[in-house]
Amino acid sequence: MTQYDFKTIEAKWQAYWEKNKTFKAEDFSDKPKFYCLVEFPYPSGDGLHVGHPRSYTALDILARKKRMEGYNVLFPMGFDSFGLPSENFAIKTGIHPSITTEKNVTRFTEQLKSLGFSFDWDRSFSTTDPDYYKWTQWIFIQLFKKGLAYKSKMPINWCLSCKTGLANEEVVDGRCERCDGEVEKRQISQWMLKITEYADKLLNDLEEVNYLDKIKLQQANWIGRSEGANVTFKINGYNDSSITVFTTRPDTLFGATFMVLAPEHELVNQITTTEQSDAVTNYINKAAKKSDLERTELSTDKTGVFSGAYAINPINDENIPIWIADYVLSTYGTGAIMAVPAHDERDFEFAVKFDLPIRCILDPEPNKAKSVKINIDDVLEGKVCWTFDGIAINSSSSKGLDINGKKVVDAKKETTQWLEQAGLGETAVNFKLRDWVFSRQRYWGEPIPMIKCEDCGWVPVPESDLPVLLPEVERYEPTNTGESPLAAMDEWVHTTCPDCGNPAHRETDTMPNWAGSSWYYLRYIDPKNDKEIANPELLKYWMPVDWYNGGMEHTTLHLLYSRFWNKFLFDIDQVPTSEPYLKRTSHGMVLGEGGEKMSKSRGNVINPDEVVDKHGADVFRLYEMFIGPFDQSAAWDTKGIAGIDRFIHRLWRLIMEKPIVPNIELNKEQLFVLHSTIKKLTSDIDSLSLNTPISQLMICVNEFMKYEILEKNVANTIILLVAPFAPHIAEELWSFVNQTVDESIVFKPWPTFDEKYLNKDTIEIAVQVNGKVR
Ligand code: ANZ
Ligand code: ZN
Repeated sequence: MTQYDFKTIEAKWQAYWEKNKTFKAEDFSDKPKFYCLVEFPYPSGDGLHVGHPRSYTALDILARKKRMEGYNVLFPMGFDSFGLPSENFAIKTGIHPSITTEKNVTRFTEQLKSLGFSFDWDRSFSTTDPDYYKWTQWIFIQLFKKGLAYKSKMPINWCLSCKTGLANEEVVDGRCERCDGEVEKRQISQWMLKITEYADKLLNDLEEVNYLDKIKLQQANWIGRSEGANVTFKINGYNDSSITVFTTRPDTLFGATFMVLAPEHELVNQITTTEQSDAVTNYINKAAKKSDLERTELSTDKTGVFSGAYAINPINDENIPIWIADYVLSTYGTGAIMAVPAHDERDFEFAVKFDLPIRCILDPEPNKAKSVKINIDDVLEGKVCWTFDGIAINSSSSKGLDINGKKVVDAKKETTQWLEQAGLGETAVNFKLRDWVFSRQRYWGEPIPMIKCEDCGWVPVPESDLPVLLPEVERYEPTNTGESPLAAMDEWVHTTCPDCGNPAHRETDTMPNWAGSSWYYLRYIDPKNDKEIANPELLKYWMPVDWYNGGMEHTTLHLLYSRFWNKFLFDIDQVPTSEPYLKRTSHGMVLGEGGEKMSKSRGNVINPDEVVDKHGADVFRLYEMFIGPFDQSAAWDTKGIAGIDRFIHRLWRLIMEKPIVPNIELNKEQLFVLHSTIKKLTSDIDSLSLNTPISQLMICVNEFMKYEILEKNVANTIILLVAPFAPHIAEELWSFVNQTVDESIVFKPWPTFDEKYLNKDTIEIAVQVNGKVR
């Protein structure tokens, strides 16, 4: 009897898979296709984190089961290798980021291979490969040609320590998402991508895909569609200026007691009276220093200043004061609001602070008032803000609008109709989604392939000249002038205009990290193609991705960006499907022992290499799945690995020590355990519930350990069920039981169960109910 020697076994089967290209995805196979995708890693200098294999193992299990079920599986892996750490390392050491990247990619590849993932390595690439980013640049040029890329001087978020512009989405709680540094507003000319043009499609098409509900909701919230009306207010004393506000609650017009402009609103200067002019200028200067978040957070103290001017409420010609306050953002809606303090929390706080009238125009719904413990009289007297439903009161005017007694929905409709007929307003839709700031002033990114000519303006680099390679630079440091280090490379910057041949200069900004990951799933389909992003027939065969798993932190940005690019590529006939991913799931994080985030500073980082060295890849994989429900965070527990280690040894002894005999009859208990194990694994793998199947496998192995001999089909079934989880030991045991040479378990059929063996439960319940043993 041989000992379980995982080192030999794992090395042997990894070499076998590599030599035989076992996991090669076959283009145009007759089998049904299954495209299974995990988010590719950034190859950091720290090597693989134990968090990475959680997602990879889960989808590897799925991919392996699908192969056993007869699918032609594409399960690729690559590297998202542009990024700040390599660049920061270059700044420190002078070593070119491409050298660091290559080294890190090699290490990551070795680590991933040591875990036995069934990736088709022939399709691997890095986003920093010129053959790849050539096409990233090509896509940018197509966006430019369709008017979806434009340059604009924008107030942007500028990270003071990364010295680069950031997209709104990269600013978290007022700080840089990457370095947690301070962010301020700067006016810088930036390349922008018009993702807002796709806002409706990005929202509506969520109905076509099978994403987890919480992921759909996050996408929808990020896009943030609001329906309401634009309403125009005349300004007292001005005949040809008016203020248009966006409101989601036109029904509350009778409760508008003042109006607020954002400090940046274009009319502020014009309407401010002389008496108020100093106070207003002062206020505007202060507001400019604050972030959007500081300005709009409910908890922050409201600030503002009176402009001296009055607006005229279009429904009753009432004069209401116009204030300037920074809780109104210039970048949303029209940058101006009508304030309804009785029914809007922020307006209420403002009115209380500045002693402005509060007029209740909704009779609260009594049950609701009870449940939120609000006194109805307080609401009616304007002492408390009522933000829920109710019946309109105090809402009629001599101008002919009367919505008293109406419910909110109906009152909204009626008011909007009235405004439309009077030419004073119209229905309007707004999105939270902003255009995508696509410029970065850093070195280690794809150069934006554009040339600026005095006469011709911005001209794309001719496609035959792509890729625009990153030139060698002497210094990698970002500059503080808002330009990338490329700007210092005179020879590179000076070029000629592709259109007119006159002297011109290159764009020196680079693309953000999100660029390369916005279309990588397409390139796996045809990674070596030098004529197009991928061959159309191949795209038609493989797309869409059937299942995409990644981190919850990527469900807003990366997911939205890649959906946007795919939709654009679909619209220009480059890809066959409008949505890139049929299904999207996310995994929870792996935390350190004790439940804290793993980090170098906490000293609680688990190195996967050490676990593999001590216990083997199969135990590591099983443990990563056993650790807890896949979609939830789970804490590492070194002791927990011992249990998995024992299970693997027990499985080994079951198959290697028991005499294996074909065609012996199984008893009821054995049939029940075996078939319920098949049933459970069959459905659980399909839903990525991957912790409990391992317990079930343990029950199954324990059951058959009880008997002197092991039936051969049982042995094979158990090995087949184990194979997706612990593929190395499964290969070894399979070749032992079946005495095969040079043959793999990878394409052996997945076991099937028979319901008739599963009714043991019902019999047991009957026995209990009757209280008698039969
Ligand atoms: C009057 C009103 C009465 C409002 C009421 C709400 C409740 P969402 O749903 O996020 O689209 N608003 C409009 N533009 C704004 C801006 N630039 N900065 C800050 N606030 C702005 O919110 C739309 C509502 O937010 C609008 O409807 C407006 O206030 C405010 F009982 O108008 B509402
Ligand atoms: Zn020119």
